[in-house]
Amino acid sequence: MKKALITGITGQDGSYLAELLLSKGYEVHGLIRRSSTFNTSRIDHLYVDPHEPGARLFLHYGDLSDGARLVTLVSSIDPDEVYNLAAQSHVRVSFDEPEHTGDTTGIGSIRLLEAVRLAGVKCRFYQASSSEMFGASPPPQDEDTLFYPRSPYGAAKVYSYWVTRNYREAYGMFAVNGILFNHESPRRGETFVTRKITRAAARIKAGIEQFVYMGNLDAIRDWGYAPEYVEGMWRMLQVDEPGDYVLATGGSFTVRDFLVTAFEHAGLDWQDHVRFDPRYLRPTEVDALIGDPGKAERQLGWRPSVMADDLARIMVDADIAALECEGKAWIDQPALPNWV
Ligand code: NDP
Ligand code: GDR
Repeated sequence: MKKALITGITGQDGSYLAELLLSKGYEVHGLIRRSSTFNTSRIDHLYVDPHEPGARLFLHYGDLSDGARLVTLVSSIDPDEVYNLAAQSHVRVSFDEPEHTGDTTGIGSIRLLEAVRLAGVKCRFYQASSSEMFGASPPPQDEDTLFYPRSPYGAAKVYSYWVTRNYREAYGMFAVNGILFNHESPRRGETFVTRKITRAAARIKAGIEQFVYMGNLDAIRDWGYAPEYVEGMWRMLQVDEPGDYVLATGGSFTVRDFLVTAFEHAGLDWQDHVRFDPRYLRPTEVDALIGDPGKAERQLGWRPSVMADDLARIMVDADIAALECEGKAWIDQPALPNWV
């Protein structure tokens, strides 16, 4: 049985990747942060009591800021594959917390690479690189496009990209960068723009809210569907030679297009409900990201099928359904798992 370690398992991508690897028969280990409240809601449905013989999902406390912990963890798990998905992943927040973002999203990656090296573990390593690294470079962007990051987050991801390549070249590690364009789902964090929009559409339709406050509606993004992208991550670790790959749909949609599609699907006119708040503008914006996934198609056989308009509708439907479950008495909720 193959063993995988996923950092960021409690996030959007980590939860889908854990599902995928469990379905492929892997034993899955996840790094989770100690929190005063439960932070495992995206993976609770995968939980099997570790005392049960069939359990294949194991969670371990740790943090990308704690290098010693990463060494002991990697050496005790001895994984075949390591997926580094953990990060302070919010671009706007990275302007508020630049040092923390650098420490987690940048230095955190070299801590994990170094942990793999020091532990002497022979594993394949996936780094969650980002289209934000392209920043101001005009679209379409592919593996050869110049990096021009426009945020502390983007700059930290460029650092992680290069240390991943450096460990591949310096130590012969099978270490790859997945350069993923925006990908979304009903599990997307509520403060990213797509989820903010679909959640607002559901709440406005239900009469709970009247307005949503937004920033720049002109930004162009290439939005895909997260479950398809984690399949691409896995494929990058199954090929013979390590390489770096763009995953994208090649489509282009503005934030305004996403608003129109989502609100229309909810039976609303977005112009009646959207207000501007400069708080959501960034000191430097990334105007247009449109990826060229040709290399991943040719070498990995990876091809996305869900485009931004379908994605908006999937997410609105999920937020409307989720709202119908909200407000149930806590006693109706499933029992909380005992992770430790
Ligand atoms: P999320 O923000 O949903 O998840 C981030 C995860 O990282 C969470 O599990 C979080 O834990 C964890 N984390 C944050 N800081 C630390 C830390 N210091 N130590 C350990 N764990 C930490 O991100 P996504 O799932 O959307 O993205 C996954 C990765 O892919 C990220 O690195 C992101 O930057 C990158 N990426 C994402 C894209 C996207 O469109 N989604 C596109 C390109 C790259 P907790 O739950 O406790 O907060
Ligand atoms: P992004 O995603 O910055 O592309 O990073 P986000 O959804 O935060 O923003 C996309 C675009 O929407 C504009 N925008 C707003 N954004 C937010 N969050 N809230 C608003 O109210 C709002 N109004 C307009 C933004 O200015 C931006 O242009 C995501 C993250 O998942 C990163 O971790 C990942 O690396 C990249 O995608 C690829």
